[in-house]
Amino acid sequence: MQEGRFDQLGRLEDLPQDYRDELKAQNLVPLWPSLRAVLPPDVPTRQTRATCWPYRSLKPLLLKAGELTPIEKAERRVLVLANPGHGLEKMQASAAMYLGMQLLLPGELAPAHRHTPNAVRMVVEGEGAWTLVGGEKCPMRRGDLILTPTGLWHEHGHDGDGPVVWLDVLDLPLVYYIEASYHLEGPSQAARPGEGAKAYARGGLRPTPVFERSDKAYPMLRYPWAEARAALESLAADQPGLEAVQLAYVNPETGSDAENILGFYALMLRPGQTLRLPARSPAMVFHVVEGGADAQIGEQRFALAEADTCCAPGYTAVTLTNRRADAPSFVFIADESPLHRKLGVYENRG
Ligand code: GTQ
Repeated sequence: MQEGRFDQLGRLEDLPQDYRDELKAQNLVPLWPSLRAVLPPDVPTRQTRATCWPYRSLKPLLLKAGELTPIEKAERRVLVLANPGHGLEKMQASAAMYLGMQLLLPGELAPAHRHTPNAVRMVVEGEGAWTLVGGEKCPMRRGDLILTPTGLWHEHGHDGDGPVVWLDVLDLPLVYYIEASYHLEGPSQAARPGEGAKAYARGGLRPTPVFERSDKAYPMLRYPWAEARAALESLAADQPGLEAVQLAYVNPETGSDAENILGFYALMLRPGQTLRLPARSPAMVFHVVEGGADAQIGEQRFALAEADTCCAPGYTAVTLTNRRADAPSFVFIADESPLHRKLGVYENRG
């Protein structure tokens, strides 16, 4: 008998002006005019728009930045892949993800700092650069994933002789939103011996030190592409019926996500394969490491070439199709699922 009574909530304009003025003077706001906006029916309002950043058109602008802005004037020479749905000035790809294409030229050094947001780098092209993270010197080769978890000192250098470009993925928008984003500058670090990629060289085998245990929260910082690619090929061969040939980048000591807030994955699309990913609550980012893929994201369709990057809002099914009929294609994926799971808001709607 009460059905329909709550269909039409009162508007702000329905309230007398003097009452509204009094509320305002006391920093008070009536909920009912805004209730449906903050708690929309069934599906959240998302500012994140399906957006594609083709590498071919972005690269000349990044190289131009190399001419226009010396590293001393940039500290980090980055073009941010900003989602127009959020407003470009917000510099976010989704609610929790920031994406940037960073350029380092031969001989340049991006000085040491550390910050609260977590970062990863996915190397796009070039040879000879390295990043020094928490004392581990990580060579940067195409397709390598390198972690820069919260609080670890990091600096980037380049001993090679051509431009090096990588994709930065940070949880900066989230950390900034919770008013916890800041950085510290520091002196250049000394490189210590030891490489996580060597200590954890094979899946299922981890070091068991007899005398001292590693106290590192992040024991593996560099995930070489050669290893990820070989693991995907071997998974695909072992399980010919497996639809999603996908691996998660994990902390090899705990088996959990490599970082706390964002999740990172390597996906292999078999020759000619079409893969439908279910509509899940977290937003996603796709970056083509090798080959090409068509990405259908809601109503939008992008033809992704090698090194292209796109993002998809949450609660949206995504269909990926390998553009190659005769060879696999490889896609790096970042998403917000560790965050959603920890917050208890993760959903898979199929
Ligand atoms: O390389 O440390 O794209 O601090 C944004 C902030 C890269 C970095 C970014 C950063 C870095």
